[in-house]
Amino acid sequence: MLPYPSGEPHIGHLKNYSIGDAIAHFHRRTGRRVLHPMGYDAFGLPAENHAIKTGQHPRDSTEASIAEFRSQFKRWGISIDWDREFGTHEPRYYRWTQWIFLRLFEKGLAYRRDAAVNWCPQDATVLANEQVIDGRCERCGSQVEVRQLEQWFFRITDYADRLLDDLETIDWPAHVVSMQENWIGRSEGAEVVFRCEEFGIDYPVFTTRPDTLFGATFFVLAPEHPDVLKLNDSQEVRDYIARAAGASAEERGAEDKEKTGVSLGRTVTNPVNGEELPMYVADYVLMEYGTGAIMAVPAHDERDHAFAGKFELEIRRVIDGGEELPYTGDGAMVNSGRFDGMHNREAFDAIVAWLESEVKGKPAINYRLRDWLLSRQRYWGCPIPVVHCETCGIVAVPDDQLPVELPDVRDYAPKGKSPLAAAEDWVGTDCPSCGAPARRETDTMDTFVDSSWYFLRYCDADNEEAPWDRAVVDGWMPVDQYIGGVEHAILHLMYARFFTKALADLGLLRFQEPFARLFTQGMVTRDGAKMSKSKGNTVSPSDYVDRYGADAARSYILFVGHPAEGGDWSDQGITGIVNFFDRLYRAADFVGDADPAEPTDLLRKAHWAIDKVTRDLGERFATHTSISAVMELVNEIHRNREDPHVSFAVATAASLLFPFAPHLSSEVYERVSGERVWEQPWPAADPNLLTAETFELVVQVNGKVRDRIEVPAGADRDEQERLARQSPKVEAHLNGGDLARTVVVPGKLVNFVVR
Ligand code: ANZ
Ligand code: ZN
Repeated sequence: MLPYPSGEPHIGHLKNYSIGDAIAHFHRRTGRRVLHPMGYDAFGLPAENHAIKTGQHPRDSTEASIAEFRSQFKRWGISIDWDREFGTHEPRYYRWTQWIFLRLFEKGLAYRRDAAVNWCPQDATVLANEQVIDGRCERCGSQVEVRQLEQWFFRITDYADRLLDDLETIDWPAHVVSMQENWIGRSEGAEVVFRCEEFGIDYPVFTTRPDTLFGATFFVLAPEHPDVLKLNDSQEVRDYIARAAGASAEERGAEDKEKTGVSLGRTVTNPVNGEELPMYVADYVLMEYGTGAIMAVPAHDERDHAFAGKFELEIRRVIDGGEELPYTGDGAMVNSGRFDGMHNREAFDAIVAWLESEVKGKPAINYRLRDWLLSRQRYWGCPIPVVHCETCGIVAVPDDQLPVELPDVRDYAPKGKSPLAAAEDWVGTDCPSCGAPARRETDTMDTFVDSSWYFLRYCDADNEEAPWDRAVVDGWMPVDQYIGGVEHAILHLMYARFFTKALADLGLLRFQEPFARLFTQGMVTRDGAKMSKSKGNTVSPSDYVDRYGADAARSYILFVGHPAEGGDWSDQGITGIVNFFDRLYRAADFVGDADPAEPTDLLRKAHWAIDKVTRDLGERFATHTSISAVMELVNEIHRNREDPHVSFAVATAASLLFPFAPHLSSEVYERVSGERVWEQPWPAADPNLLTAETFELVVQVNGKVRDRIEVPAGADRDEQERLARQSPKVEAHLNGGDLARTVVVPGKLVNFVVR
C-alpha cells in the first residue's frame, strides 16, 4: 500500500516496506520478475489543515514530506523501482483519475443527487458513511451532523453482489473478508405491503422474518419518512421529528437505548390476516435502510419488544421455543393460522409464496452498503472534471482538456463550500457543449478515489496517451501480494475492488480483483504499550537507523514476532540484532582448513537453514523464525570455525539474511565468495543433507490451503492422505461435501476435491 506522506515515516512504514522488501528479494532470487513500486497518496485533509494553520501551500508541505519519505526509504535500502514513482497530487497522475471519473460518469456509475449527508462541522466537509465512526468524524472526532446537499456518488451498490461473491476468489485474511461481508451486509428476506386504507397508501416494509408476519402487532415509520406529517401533523409529532434528527444512526439503532416514539393515531392492515395495526413514528427505524418502515414483531425482535413493553402493546408469540420472549431462534409455527405446526424456515418460503400470489409481497434482498459519496468541499484534492451550464446541465470536460488543474487560492479554509469557489477566474469557463458561459464544479474528490487505481498506473507509469496500456497491465496484474495495515480492511480495499470491477466492465482490464493475496501486518507496541504521539513513546525509524543502521532496524522489526501479529519493540532488543550482525561479520574471516568433500554437521545445519527460511519466508511470511534460523546457523559457525564447510556456511547465512539485512549481507557474501548476492539464485537445500524426521504437509480443500501438518518423513501416499483427512480444520471444510477425488503430491501436499 502506498503511504500517505505526512511528516516523516513512522514505525508502521518501516515494518510494511521491510516485509515487502523481504518478499520482493526472495521472489527475485527464485527467478520471478518482480515489480516493487512506490508512490504517495498525496492529497488529503491533514496537508490542507496544516496549510490553513500556517498559510503554506499544501503542495509544498506535501512535497517536503514526500522528499523525506523517499530519502528514508532509500536509506533503508528498500529495493524499489524508482522509475515508476509518482504522487497522486501530480497533474500527470490526476489527469487520469479525472479520465477514469469521466468513464464512470458516462456509464452512470458516477452521478449527482441531493442527499442527506454526514457533515463534519469541524472539518466543514461531508464524510462518506465509512468515515463516520460511532457518529463521529473519523479524523477529528467531532460529532457528525446531518445536512441536505447536492453531492457526487459512485454507484458501488450496483456491485454489492459481485463484491460479496468474489471474496471467494481471493486469498485474504478471514477477518478482512468478514469485515467486508458485514459492511456489504446482504440480508435476504421479503418485501411485504401493508395498506393504510384511510389514506389509500401502500407501505412496503423490508423484513428478514416473513415467517413472523402473524406476530406483527404494530407498525413503525422512521421520523424522516416523507409521509409522517401527512398522517399526523400534531405538534407532538413535529417535536419528535426535530429531536430525532440530532442523533446518529448508530445511537438510534442501539438495542439497549431507551425506546421513544409517538402514536400517529392511524392504522395499516396486516395482509396475512386483515388485522389493523396501530402506526407509530419511532427513531429506532432508520430512513436509509429498507423502506424506512417496519412491521414490528415484539415477541421475536429485541427492539420491537422493548418498544412494546414501554407503550403497552400486544406481544404475540408465533414461533415456539425459548423460555422467555423475545425469542429469536427457530421452531414450530404457532398462532399463525394455516401455517401452524410448520417449521418456521419452511413457513418463511410458504408465506412469501402466498404473499406473491396475492401480490402483497415478494422476496427481497437488502444491503447495508450505500453508494460511495465522493465529493468533498475542500481544496487539496483532485478536481471533479465537469462544468455546470444553465442550458446543458452537467457537462463533462473533454478528454483533451484534461487535467483540470487545481488552481492556486489564497484561503484554504472551508466555509461550507469548496475554497475553489473563490477562484473566480478558474471557476468561470465556457460550456464545452454549447459554448455559453458556464461554471466549473468546485468540489474535489475523496482521496480514496486516487488510491483506488494507483496500482494500475505502476504498471505503465510513463504512459502519456492513456492511463495504462491494457496488455501491460494485464501482464502484471492482479497484484500477487498486497501488504498493508488492517485499518484499510473496509474503505480502501472495498473501493479498489469496486474500481477494478467497473474498469473491467468498461473493457479496460481483463481481471476482476486487484489484489490476489493480502497480508495485513500487526501493530507494533513499545515496551508492551500502544505507541502514540500523546504518550511520547513512538519510535522514529530514523533515530534507530542513525544509531544502529538500516539493516538492524529492518531486521529487528521483522524479528519481534510474526509480522501479522503485533510484536513489541524494545531498545534492548535491537542490540541483540546488532550483536548477531557482528558475529556474522566476524565469521567472514573464518577459513576452513580441510578439503570439503565429506558432509559435516555444519554443512547439514546450513542446509537445514536453507530449507527452513525457504519455507518460513516463502510460504508463511514467518520472518521472525527465518531470522532466528540464520542466528542458529551463525552460532554453529562460531562453534566450528575450522570446519571444511565454514565458508559455504557463512555464505549461506549471508544469502539467507539478505532479504532482511541487504547491506551487511551483500558485503559478507562478497567477502566470502567474491560474488554479488542479489545476482545469485535463492539457495536450494540438498534433500540428502536434510536430516528431518518430519516434514510439513500442506492440506488443501478444493485448492485452498486449510491446514499444514507435521508428518513423519517416511510416510507413504496413503499415510499422508490418512493424516491429512484427520485434521480437524480440513474436516470442517469437507463437512457434508461429496469427495470427488484426492490429489497427493508426496512430501508436499494433499488436495481434497469436493463437490
Ligand atoms: C420483522 C421482524 C421480525 C424483523 C423479527 C426481525 C425480527 P437486517 O438483518 O439488518 O437486514 N428493519 C427493517 N428496516 C429497518 C429500518 N429502516 N430501520 C430499523 N430496522 C429495520 O435487519 C432486517 C430487520 O430489521 C427487518 O426484519 C426489520 O425487522 C428491521 F422477529 O421485520 B424485521
Ligand atoms: Zn451548455
